[in-house]
Amino acid sequence: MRRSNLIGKALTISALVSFCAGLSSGVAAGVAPARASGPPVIRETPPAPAVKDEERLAELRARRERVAEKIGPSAILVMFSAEPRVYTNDVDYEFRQENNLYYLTALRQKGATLVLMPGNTGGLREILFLPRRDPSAETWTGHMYGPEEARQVSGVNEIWEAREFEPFMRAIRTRRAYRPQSDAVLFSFANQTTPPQPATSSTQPATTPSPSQTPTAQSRPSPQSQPTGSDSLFAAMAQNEATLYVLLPGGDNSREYRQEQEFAAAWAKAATGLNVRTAWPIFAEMRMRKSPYELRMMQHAVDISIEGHERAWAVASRAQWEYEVEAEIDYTLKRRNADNWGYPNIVGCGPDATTLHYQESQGRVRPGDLMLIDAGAEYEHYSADVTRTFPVSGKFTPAQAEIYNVVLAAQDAGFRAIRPGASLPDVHNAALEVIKDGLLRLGLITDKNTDQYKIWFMHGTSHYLGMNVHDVSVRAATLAPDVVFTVEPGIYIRPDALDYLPRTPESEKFIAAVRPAFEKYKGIGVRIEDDVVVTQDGYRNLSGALPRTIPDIENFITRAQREVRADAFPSYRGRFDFRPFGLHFARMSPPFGSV
Ligand SMILES: [Mn+2]
Repeated sequence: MRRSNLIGKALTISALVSFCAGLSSGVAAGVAPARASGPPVIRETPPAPAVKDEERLAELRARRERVAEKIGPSAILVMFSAEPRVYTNDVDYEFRQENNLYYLTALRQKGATLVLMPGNTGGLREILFLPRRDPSAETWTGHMYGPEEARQVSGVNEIWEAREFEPFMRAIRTRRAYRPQSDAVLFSFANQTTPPQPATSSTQPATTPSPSQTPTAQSRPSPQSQPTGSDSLFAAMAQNEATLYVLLPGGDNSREYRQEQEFAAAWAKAATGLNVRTAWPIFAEMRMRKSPYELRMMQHAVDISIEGHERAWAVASRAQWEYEVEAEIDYTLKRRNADNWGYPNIVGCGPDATTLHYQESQGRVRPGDLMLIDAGAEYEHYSADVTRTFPVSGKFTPAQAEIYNVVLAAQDAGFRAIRPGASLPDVHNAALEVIKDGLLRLGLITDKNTDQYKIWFMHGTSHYLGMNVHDVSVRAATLAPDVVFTVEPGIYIRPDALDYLPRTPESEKFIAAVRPAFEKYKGIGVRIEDDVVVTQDGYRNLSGALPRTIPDIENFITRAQREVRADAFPSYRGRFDFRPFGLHFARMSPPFGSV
């Protein structure tokens, strides 16, 4: 006690000293106070969006109602939680909920299953199957939702114990109304019309392991009196016109949706009158258009990412190794309470920047090189996806600037193509025209009307963005207000690019023609990526606060380097850098697709 008091006092004093010295509380220990000349250079993440519970629940309810409307009264939708994934032996990866279940419930726990039956009368239109709390398990792996808590998080008012799911589905199969064991009904909509029950501390972990003491069944009327109301579903089944919706993303072998595929396959074997269909397109269409609520979450994910990028730029000139720079991203994401990254950070210096998904961060940071950082925070299941390329020293060389400005102009052209009714191919083609013009002008291609450009620009310009970094979409979608996507052209002068061309007379001629330019730009990789939302008459750039033009980047780095205290990033001369087998995978050819 005494000791902690002392520590407390010491902390208070040091906090006071820090305050007197003018240290901003929101700025990391490594970053010096703002100079008298102006506000801090590195942009602090604004506070997380404050959302009222009613607003959040209304959003979830509206989503569930929309899904219910789309599947109709003669259908049932079954959605499973993500399965835990093994990291190694008895250790799992951090749990991440299945996106669509999260989209409808905001529940972050394994083992929960949601069933929607829009045709049901009597209130059983939504049932959440939830594992019963297990104090001995909670001792090891943490808190499990109690029913009241799950109701407060999700807004679903009918919660049955998870083990009821199988018998429930068996009853549906034979068109029988299912009545769960009364102690398996953890919470019921029927409670809403009864006076509040005495609190059973369902949001606190139980302190006693006795099963009878665990917070479980809220009292409710006898289940026998509960109407099941499935008549319209059963009638449709009798006509072979009912539908069982399951999330099946397409293809037979999804690693992520294995349990859905197995469930659907097992169900499809029997003639039940309930025909299996995929719910995927319903969610894809809904998730493409972001609500104001979702846009606030996405903006926050982008804001955290911007701070991470800016901190990385500020320290890059002091780093010797890429991982030191990457650490600034990870630090910022943790510090701003991001869920995680939306995808592994890409931090590549010099030639490493020409590998699209370079993830090793084991390379040297050289003062004369460009560094490419593609990093996005995930917040409330929404991912940002932001890329910038900047000079480690703070100053672009003329050759670096020439490549950079082609990519920048291509991105601007992509931006100008954004409007409702346009498509992602329109955005890509607008950017591509500028890339091709630039490559021709710089001597890196000899003919605009061929695929030569693909040697230097081998990916698409855009992908949708949301709960997946490469978000769901419907086929041949056109842009509409509230659709969010990336604009990310790039040019990558891979040092070995010409070695892999087929040895035909034509390509020998091409190689000879572009060789001088290739030697000049070799090892330069540039990508610029912003996240935009379509508006009524164009777009809004969610990541526009992060410097993007050469003057803005150079100016920012000069000022941000001064803002970082000299002792904040002591250089380390040890040999943690020695990774004999770690550096070679990045040399493989990049995949063709989205970045
Ligand atoms: Mn991207």
